[in-house]
Amino acid sequence: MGFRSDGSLAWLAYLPGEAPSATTSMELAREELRQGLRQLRRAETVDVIADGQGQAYAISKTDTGYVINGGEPGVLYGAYALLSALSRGEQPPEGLREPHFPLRILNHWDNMDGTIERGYAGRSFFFKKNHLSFDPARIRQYARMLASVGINCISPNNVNVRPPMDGLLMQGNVSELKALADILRPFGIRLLVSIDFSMPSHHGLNTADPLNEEVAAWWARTTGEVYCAIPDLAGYLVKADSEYRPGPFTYGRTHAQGANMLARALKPHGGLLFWRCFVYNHKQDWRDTVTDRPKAAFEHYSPQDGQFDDNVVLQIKNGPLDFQVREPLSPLLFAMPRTRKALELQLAQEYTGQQIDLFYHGPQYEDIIEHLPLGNIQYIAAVSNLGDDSNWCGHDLAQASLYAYGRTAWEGACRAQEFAREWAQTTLPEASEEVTGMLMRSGAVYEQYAAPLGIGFLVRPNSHYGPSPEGYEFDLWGTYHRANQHEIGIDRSTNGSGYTAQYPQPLMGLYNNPDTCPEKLLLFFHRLPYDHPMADGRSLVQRVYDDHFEGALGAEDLLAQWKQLKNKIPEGTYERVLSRFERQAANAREWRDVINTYFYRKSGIGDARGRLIHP
Ligand code: GCV
Repeated sequence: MGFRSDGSLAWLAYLPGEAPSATTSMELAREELRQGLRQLRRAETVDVIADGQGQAYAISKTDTGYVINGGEPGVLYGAYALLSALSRGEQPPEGLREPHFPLRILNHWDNMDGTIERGYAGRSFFFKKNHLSFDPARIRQYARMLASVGINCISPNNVNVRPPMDGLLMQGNVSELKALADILRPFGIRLLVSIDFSMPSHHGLNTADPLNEEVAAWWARTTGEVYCAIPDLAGYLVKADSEYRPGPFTYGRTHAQGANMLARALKPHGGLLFWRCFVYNHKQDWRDTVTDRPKAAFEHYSPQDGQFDDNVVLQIKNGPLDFQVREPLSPLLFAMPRTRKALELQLAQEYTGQQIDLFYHGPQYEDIIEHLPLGNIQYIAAVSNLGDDSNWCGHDLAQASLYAYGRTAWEGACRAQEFAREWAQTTLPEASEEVTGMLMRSGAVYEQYAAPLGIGFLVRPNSHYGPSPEGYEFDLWGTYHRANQHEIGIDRSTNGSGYTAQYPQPLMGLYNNPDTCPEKLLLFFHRLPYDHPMADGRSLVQRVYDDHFEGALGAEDLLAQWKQLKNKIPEGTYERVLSRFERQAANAREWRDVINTYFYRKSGIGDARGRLIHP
């Protein structure tokens, strides 16, 4: 196989470095198979038979090899599944395989100047100098990587649409968007575009009021022009009335009114409108102890169930706060049975170590999907962790999370260990067992030092890397823990903010009572004294100390284990990852000392085991 120590082949070492250029998925599937089988030195014949449209495929055995039946782009998924299995020394999957979610979306947060919001892997490979500007060969490599795990839709531009990005749908840029869509199409990938709700008021009109007929006509015309160039555009993605983004509130309209107006412009073309539900008061006064940010989305949207058109999809973050290390599922994911919904995950490691610290998202996704009312969710999206670094993700091992996301979105289930192993076997085959183990414990290690018992936002303001336990305490964003010398946390039970009442039973009952609340979420849901007894008899503060000492040791262990793999990992990969583990170990020590000292100073309670806590 053709390993490259710059990480650019990711998990596709069974393919040559250049992704083929083709006009159909069928052509592409045949070419990838031809090259892949040759590189794997396999003598089998693989026939590809196109029978219809669609994403499904079936692989069956023949006397001389295999046959793949499927549609466009199903056969391509079949080709990658077959090659991947052969490269791991396994039998290709047999029988009909179809994706659980019809759209498996990757949302990029790339800005037009080439920076990436919350990007930890270099600059954008879509935008440069305020233009859509890309290297077609790099885009094909990217598209192949995504298609190989079944991702079939991408939004290239940030949901925070700021000028000049608000002109992305305008003539001039549309021809560039079309060029991008044309490259992605044979890989089965469709474009989605993030739009600015106020666009008409920057381009010819003096309002963007959704009930104004000229505004609706403006959107219908603009959308029609875009569909002329890109007939398979998946639709639009909108962040409205959130964190300074414009939206229907400016005009005294509801989100259903705003979303439906856009959805009607898309409807004749078969497009979908993805409307994000990340709406809360981002100017909360910390003295206000009544407003509770996690309640916001449910309070706002659930009364509007039944009011959204059928091509509107409400896109909901997995948790009610904002991609913290540990959150309960958003109660909105259980609600609004008459509205289409998408689950939004974050791959970009904004709060989970920024692709410096190792945090494999597989176990988190497994936990989320296992508890998700799947019948109530129709689509899935994740915020990308990719950039123009040669290894795509900055941290080579962060590729495993992208891999797991694609597999999860296809299967509608996450088997974190299996996906980690598949990734490691194809990417770092000589160390696959050890690397799988490291990936699988990485999240628990990070959580131990960075998110004690479910408290979020202990991070440094703005950058969100490293500890700052009061960084957000007196700020505007509604992310408080309100620690004093007696207790810490927010009471979100029915005796407190009442947030728990947004859940159906039995979850509501489970979360409402500190005795039944999962310990990992204890301080998310409850305000408790430092000497609160945990299930195993330790006090709450002792548990926090123990977790931080253990977490810092866990980070040291990851570093030590990596060093032992030196001879099993390509040199470039080894060195890149080594320097990240060194930074992680230092970061974990900082978290340990800052958080332990913080709890010690607040509570006045020492460590029962006499370890060093700086006074
Ligand atoms: C794109 C968090 C991030 C922001 C991001 C926002 C969102 O607040 O810090 O960078 O903005 O989520 O999801 O819209």
